Amino acid sequence: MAQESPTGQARPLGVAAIGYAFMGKAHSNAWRNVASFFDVPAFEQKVLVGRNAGQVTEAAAKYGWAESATDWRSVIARDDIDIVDICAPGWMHAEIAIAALEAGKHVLVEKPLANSLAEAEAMTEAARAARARGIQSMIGFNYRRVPALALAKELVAEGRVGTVRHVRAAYLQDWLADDQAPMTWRLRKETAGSGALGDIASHAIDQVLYLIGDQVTGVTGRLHTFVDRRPGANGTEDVTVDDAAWATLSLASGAIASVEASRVATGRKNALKLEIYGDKGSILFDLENLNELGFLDATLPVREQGFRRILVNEPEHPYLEAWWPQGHIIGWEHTFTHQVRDFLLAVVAGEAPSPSFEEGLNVQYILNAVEESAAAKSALIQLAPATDSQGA
Ligand code: SOE
Repeated sequence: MAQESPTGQARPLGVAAIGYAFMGKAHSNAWRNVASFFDVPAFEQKVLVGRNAGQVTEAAAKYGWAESATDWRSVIARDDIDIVDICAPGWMHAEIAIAALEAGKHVLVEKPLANSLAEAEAMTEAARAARARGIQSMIGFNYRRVPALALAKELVAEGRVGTVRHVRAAYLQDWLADDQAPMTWRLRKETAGSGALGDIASHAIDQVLYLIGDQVTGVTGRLHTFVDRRPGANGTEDVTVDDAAWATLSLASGAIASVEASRVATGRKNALKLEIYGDKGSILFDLENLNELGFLDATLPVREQGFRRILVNEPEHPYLEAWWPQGHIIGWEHTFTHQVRDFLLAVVAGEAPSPSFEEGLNVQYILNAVEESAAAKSALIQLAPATDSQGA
């Protein structure tokens, strides 16, 4: 479907992406291939924005963007840009998203919504005001678009696990297990906001809320930095964010979720593990095997029970009709394609896409509560070290 241009002529939606590093590459790949697989409104990959002119020019050519630019402000002022996809680090989200929404552009922004609660609240306010003018916004919790997790949500909503009692959510990586791994913007509070907490626990928390459709009513948290100094460009630098985070979440339904996130879990590369336990069944998922879902139906006779492995790769599974024949599995990058597809469809339908900035803000409140609880150490009962059996 084409967009009315300012001159009244129907034209494809103009898209700009800001950021060309890891997330910029993942989103660009999605913009590049979405129309080859899904029926989406006509759009054009107009411009890729980044600070380094040479690198962004090269990236734009490689990733299928018509042009590159170094000044995001001049890009959001353009009449031929309708959608702004923000893939820049968290410290830039609020300023760009608010300016783009105010300029009348639909906005897709990477997670977490922002680095602070105040910024996330301001972004949500801007999104509400823009929505009233028909301008849409969405946060990129891309794992909602893993077909197996979309199926898990359907099963929970259909009552196949019954009343959910507890959920275990763990997001484990090991790229900081080596204590000589260098400093990056992700390890400084002023640029990243927090560490494993905002970067990956945010995904785990969003999944808990998405899968069981519940509200968090209480939070306990703990944060820890195992390696607090790392080599930087000008010598050793302080790491000012957490390497790992733990939380328990009380949910309005009475369920309890445990959340764990680590960047020092040696051997775990990108393991988002989710387990849902209800009174009629259970669900298991691991991102390192993202085409599979484990499901146990506890309504079957006990002698027939056991986790079955569902290969979530049939045309009747969410998103999969558009891809390959059964058994021709998909990967991590497809989640971004599904995200762009859903975003585009919502934009042309004039409907608010999900997850909204409100949903991103909700996660942000929980992240903030984890930090507060961790700082207060309120749930930490200190025990004196035990003496050993020799009485030493
Ligand atoms: C880095 O830890 C990271 O790329 C996150 O920022 C992403 O959101 C996650 O999908 C994979 O890990």
